[in-house]
Amino acid sequence: MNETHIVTIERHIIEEERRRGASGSFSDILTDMAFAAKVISRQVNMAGLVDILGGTGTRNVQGEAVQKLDVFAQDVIYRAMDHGGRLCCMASEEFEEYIPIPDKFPAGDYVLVFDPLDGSSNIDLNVSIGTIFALYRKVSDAERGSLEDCLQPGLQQLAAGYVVYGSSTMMVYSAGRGVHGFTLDPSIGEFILSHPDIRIPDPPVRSYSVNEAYFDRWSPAMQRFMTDLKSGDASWSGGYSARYIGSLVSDFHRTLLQGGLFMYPADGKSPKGKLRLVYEANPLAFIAEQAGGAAIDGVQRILERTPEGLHERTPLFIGSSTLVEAVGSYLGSEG
Ligand code: AHM
Ligand code: MG
Repeated sequence: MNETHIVTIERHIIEEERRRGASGSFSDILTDMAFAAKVISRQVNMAGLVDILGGTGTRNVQGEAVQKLDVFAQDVIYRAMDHGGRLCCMASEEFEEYIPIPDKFPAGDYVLVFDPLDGSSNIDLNVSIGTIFALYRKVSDAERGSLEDCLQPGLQQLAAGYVVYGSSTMMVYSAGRGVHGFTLDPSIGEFILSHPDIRIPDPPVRSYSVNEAYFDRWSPAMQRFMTDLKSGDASWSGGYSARYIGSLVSDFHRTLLQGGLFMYPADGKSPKGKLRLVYEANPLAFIAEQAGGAAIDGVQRILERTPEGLHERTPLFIGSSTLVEAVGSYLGSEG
C-alpha cells in the first residue's frame, strides 16, 4: 500500500496552528490567501483566451504600466480579506497608501502586505508570474492600523509566502516553522503538500540569476564579484550556469529548490535597486532564512532593515548562504 499521506494546505495550516497553540485568526488569513491564489490561478490560465491582455492605460504608483490581470489579482485578494475581522489593514504594491479595513467590517490584529501579481510584464508572453505576501501583528494602538504597522522590520513577520503560476501553480509558505510547498490540483481545486520542509541546497546547483545586461552600470565591487563567480579560484566559484527569467517569484522558486544565488543589485540607473523591501524582499528573505538560506541588501541582512516607506526599494542578494556570504564579502568592503 502507498503510505504517502495526502495533506491539503488547509489541513497543514490547521495542524501548524495546533502545534503553536494559536488562535485561529492567523490560520484563517492563510487559508483565505490560498483561496485567492486559486481564483487568480484560474484567471492567469485563462489570460490568453479572454480579452484581458494588454494595459489598462493607467499607471501604478511606481509609474509603471498596470495590466488588467494585476488589477484582478489585487481585487480578489482584497475582497477575500477585507471582511473576515482578522486584519486591521493591508498594504499592496499597487496602492500608494496603506488600506485600512473599512468601518463597516470588524477589525482584527493582523496586517497583510502583498504584491498581487509580480512580473506582470511577462503576462502577455506566457512566462510564469507570482503573488507574494507577508503577515505581521499590529503594533500601533490604531484600531484600523497605521503606517507604522506596515513598516515593521522583516524580522517581525509571522508568516510569508508566495504563489507561482507556472507549469503548475504552487503555493509556498512559512509560518516560522520551516518552508512548505503545495501544488494545485486544478481538477479538485486543492493545494496538496508536495514539497514538505524545503531546504535550500548548500552547496547548491551552480547557477546564478541576475540581469547581466546591466553589468556596465554596476559598482566595481559588484563587477569583480561577478567576474570571480564565473572564473575565480575560491571554493564557491566556477562552473556556473546563468538562469534569469526576469520574474522574481520564478527566479526565487528555482533558487529555493536548487540553491544558487539570485541578485538584483543597485546600479547607476537604480541606485537603490528595483525590488521593493516590503512586498518582495522581506517575504522572500523570511522564506529563504527559514529554508536555511540567507538574504542581504549587499551590506545588511534584509530582515533587519526597518522600511522607511511602503514602496522603498532595495538591492537583493538571496539564496544559498555560502554564496550570499561571498557576495557580501565583496560589497561590504566597498565603503
Ligand atoms: P514588477 O513588480 O513591476 O513586475 O517588477 C518586478 C520584476 C521582478 O519580477 C523581476 O525580478 C524584475 O522585475 C526584473 O527586472 P529587470 O527587467 O530589470 O531585470
Ligand atoms: Mg512586484
